Amino acid sequence: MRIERYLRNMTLWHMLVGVLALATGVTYGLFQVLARAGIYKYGIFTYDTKLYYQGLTLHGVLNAIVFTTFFIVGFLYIVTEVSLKRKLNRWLVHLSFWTMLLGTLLASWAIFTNKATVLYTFYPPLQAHPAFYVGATLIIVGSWIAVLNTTLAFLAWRRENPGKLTPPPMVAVLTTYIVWFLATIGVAIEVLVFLIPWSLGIVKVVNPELARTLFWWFGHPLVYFWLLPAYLAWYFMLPRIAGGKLYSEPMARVVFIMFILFSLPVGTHHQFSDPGISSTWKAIQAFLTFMVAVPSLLTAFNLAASLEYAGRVRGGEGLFGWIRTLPWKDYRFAGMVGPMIVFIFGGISGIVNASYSVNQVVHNTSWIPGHFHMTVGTAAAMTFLTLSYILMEKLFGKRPWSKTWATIHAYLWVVGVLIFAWGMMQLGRAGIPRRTHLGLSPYMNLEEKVLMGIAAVGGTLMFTAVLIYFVNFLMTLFKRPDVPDTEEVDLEFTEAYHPEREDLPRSLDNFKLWIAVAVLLLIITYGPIFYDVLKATYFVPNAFSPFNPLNLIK
Ligand code: HAS
Repeated sequence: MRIERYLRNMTLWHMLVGVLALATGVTYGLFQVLARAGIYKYGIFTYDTKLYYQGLTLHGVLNAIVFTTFFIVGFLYIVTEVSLKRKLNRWLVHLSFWTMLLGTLLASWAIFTNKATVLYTFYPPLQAHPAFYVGATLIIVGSWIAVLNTTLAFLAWRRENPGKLTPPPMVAVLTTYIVWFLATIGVAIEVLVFLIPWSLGIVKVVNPELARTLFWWFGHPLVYFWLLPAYLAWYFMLPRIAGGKLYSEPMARVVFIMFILFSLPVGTHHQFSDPGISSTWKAIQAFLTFMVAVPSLLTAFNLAASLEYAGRVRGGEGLFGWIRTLPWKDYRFAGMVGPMIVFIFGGISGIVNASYSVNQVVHNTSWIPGHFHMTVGTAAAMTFLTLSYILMEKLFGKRPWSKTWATIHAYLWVVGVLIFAWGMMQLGRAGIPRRTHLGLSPYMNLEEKVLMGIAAVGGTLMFTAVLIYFVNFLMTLFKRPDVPDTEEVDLEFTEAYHPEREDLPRSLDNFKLWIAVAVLLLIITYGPIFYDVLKATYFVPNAFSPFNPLNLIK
């Protein structure tokens, strides 16, 4: 497919903004983990409590929101054009990018000037400068423009190809955006109706519990907005890189549709300890959380079978001999299978979190950062970094400056994150809280200090790995192309061992149907929860901004 130069450049700009955000975010990540281990004085520079929370806000917002959103939007543009063989609207691409960039600059300004030290969850009554909320809104509005652009291209393709099944990678794109759009409605209501007027002083009161509930309506499906583009790569690119085929294409489609249904009505599993929501509805959402693990379990089987097929094609024999023959030295393989292996542990820890009563043990402890660095921090983020190398090659003909360092980066990150997560999760089991400057705390015993040291070693390895990535990516960016610029882009999507057949039930290609069911599920599960919350909780006049003198933030 011929991808115009403007879209290739715009995709690069999306990646560059994402990588810059990541570079800033991970630097603060290193400070966090060292500070918690008691290393927070560097000559005259002290990473004190104020910086800790400001840095944690930067870490969360820049890594989890800005890097991911920019990268995902840019990547999905290319997948859309390649799989539909249709052009996106050029002006909407620009409008979306500049809106998101303006939002990022506003929110970053507020955080860097310490006017929005509210962490990435911005729970009231912590209050940020209005610029932070407006910035967050613009990031979301910009991403909605990308959703609109993709939807228009898809609908035009549908009209031109009546009766044709949606290409499987496009199913992944649509699923990602459907989940994102339905999820962001929650946070849009929170920010537009409550937080912006409150931060501007137009409204004097806020209901923290209502705001939290709206946030988590968005906050959990958000994690699948991060995960699904990684799944797109694992399903439709990795099997071919491994030298084989995707085991079952229809199963892949079923998995993506299950995410539309089950990723939305589960946000309350972040609020098991919150007052105001009945335990019946918490239990129902706990059950639905187990349902949302099912598509990932199906994915594990489908992808393991695909890798086994590849290993056997490459000559692997016996029960496990096929694992040895897989291309472990290929940076693209290492950079996707590494995250998959880590995701096994990330997924298991998620199921622990979801188990209603066990959640009481791990909630708000260091266990949780252990969980999410293995999921968003590795399964999603590391796959995106691998994809950035692949996109540089496909869009600009530039292979990685060093394939060896790209492979080393992947394995070093895997080792680092496993050590980090192990340390954090052991601490969590001992009840050590998250989001706390433990280096300054008087109550850590020796065993806990050792575990914090282990987490710091893991965190330092992760930082080193990502530093290798930055150098390699920048060197790749500035080198001469390895192959002449033909403008033809082939993402080399994989073939399937069991492909989709034309007799596939048409309901599996009917996105309107699944959106309608998802909305219905949202209404059924969230209706009573909002009723509970509005009945049992209050609007309060408090507004805190802990590190600003006299709490005057404007
Ligand atoms: Fe989670 C908290 C439950 C998945 C991210 N999660 C978080 C937070 C984040 C996050 C950021 O129920 C913290 C939010 C905050 O700041 O407070 N999570 C789950 C469950 C899943 C899950 C059940 N989470 C994710 C993903 C994330 C993510 C994905 C990001 C991308 N999570 C929770 C809960 C909480 C939570 C509670 C709240 C905790 C609290 O109390 O605060 C499931 O979706 C996981 C299913 C996954 C699997 C693994 C499948 C494995 C695969 C790999 C196969 C590998 C192969 C390789 C084949 C079942 C697909 C083989 C290799 C060869 C060589 C053969």
